[in-house]
Amino acid sequence: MLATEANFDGLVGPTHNYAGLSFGNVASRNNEKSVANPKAAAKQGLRKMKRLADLGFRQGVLPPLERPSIRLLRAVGFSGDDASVIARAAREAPELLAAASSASAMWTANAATVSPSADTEDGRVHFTPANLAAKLHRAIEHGETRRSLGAIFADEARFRIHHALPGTPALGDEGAANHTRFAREYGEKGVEFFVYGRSEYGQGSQPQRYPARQTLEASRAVARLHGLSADATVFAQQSPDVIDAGVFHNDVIAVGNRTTLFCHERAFVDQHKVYDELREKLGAQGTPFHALEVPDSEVSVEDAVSSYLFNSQLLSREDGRQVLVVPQECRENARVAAYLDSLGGRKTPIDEVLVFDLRESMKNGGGPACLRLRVVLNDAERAAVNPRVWMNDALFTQLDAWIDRHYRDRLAPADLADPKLLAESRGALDELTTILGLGAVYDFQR
Ligand code: SUG
Repeated sequence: MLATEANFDGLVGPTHNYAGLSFGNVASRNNEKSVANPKAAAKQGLRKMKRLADLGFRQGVLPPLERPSIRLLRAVGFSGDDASVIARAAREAPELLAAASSASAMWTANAATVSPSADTEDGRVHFTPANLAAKLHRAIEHGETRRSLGAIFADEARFRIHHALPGTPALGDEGAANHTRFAREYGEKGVEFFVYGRSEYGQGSQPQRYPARQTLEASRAVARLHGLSADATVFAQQSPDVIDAGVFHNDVIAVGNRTTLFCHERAFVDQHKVYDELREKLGAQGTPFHALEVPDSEVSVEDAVSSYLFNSQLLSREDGRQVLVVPQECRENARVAAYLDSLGGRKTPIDEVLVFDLRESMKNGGGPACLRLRVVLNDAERAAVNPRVWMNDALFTQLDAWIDRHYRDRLAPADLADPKLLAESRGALDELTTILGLGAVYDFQR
């Protein structure tokens, strides 16, 4: 059956702000306390979705979560009516209010790990929402994420949505940001590539400066839940040095699509062994494998982290040509721009480069690839997806006007104390559930 890859981008929520919540994510820390523009952020993301849909790529939308999370604030002891909960949190624990207010669900590469039906034992598409246990503001996402996924991939005969792994350091899971799938054609069985930062129980090196968010144990657990076979999975450790240089997810240093892995030469421990294992397992399926490796001498890890060259989307057009979707920061870094310009003259699997302004998300460490969750779907599965979430002219126009109606163009850290923000955000999300046909997915609607 014909299958294609769909990209589901997270719609940026109305509380998008810069709170410096992610130690180890250089951009998040560098922009702490600067003033955000939620309206611009949402529009930048929406324009990416629209342009990719216009180019013929399958593009879906995932909704934001309810923020601020009154549920979190009550769980940590703030009580009274919602306005009092926010006022007390703002006074006594502004860091908890910031965690409760983050729009971090926009980075849907961290929403879940997804395995296509061609790879799984029971022939269903499997989703495991990521527990995101490494950061409080993200660890509160998975329950709500699971509900949104359930409203979009509702057909249980075709889609299996697991619960997140237990949220504890030994099983830290960051979802698809540390997962790539290779296959000749999307609909054929492929090899799933899991990248972890450390092992809880095994040997091996660890970063010294910044946390490794993903464990080998979590990656293996997800592969087991999804019913993936050993001959079709590869587990690789991310180089601890690059985590210490700010590569907090593998998708900051590598991206894969079909038979291509595009990565930096310092991405993995024992990098050539990793290529060999991928080549061997794909070879057994009759699938070629091509690693396009960028040397340090051309683009340093620091350049990769500041430009997000590898946080690109590598997409196949219908004719098989591959497009690399990069943020405009790649054009502003002279070495990265020179590398991209040189692609035309070399024989590489990248045929075209598309540049996007995603400045608002980038300032929190979220590039094009962070904003999307890939879901490979065959015709029947695609037909079973909630049809209202597919990007097209009508949905673009509706969402663009919806953003204009509900979003602020300025949000400073102090504004998180404003009780009106909760009402505004709920009003926006309430309307969104109608636009996207999601039903009552939010706590405040139940
Ligand atoms: O988890 N930033 C996110 C960025 C996630 C990027 N995702 C991928 N690489 N796939 C994170 O660090 C910053 C929020 C703040 O500081 O306000 C934040 O959560």
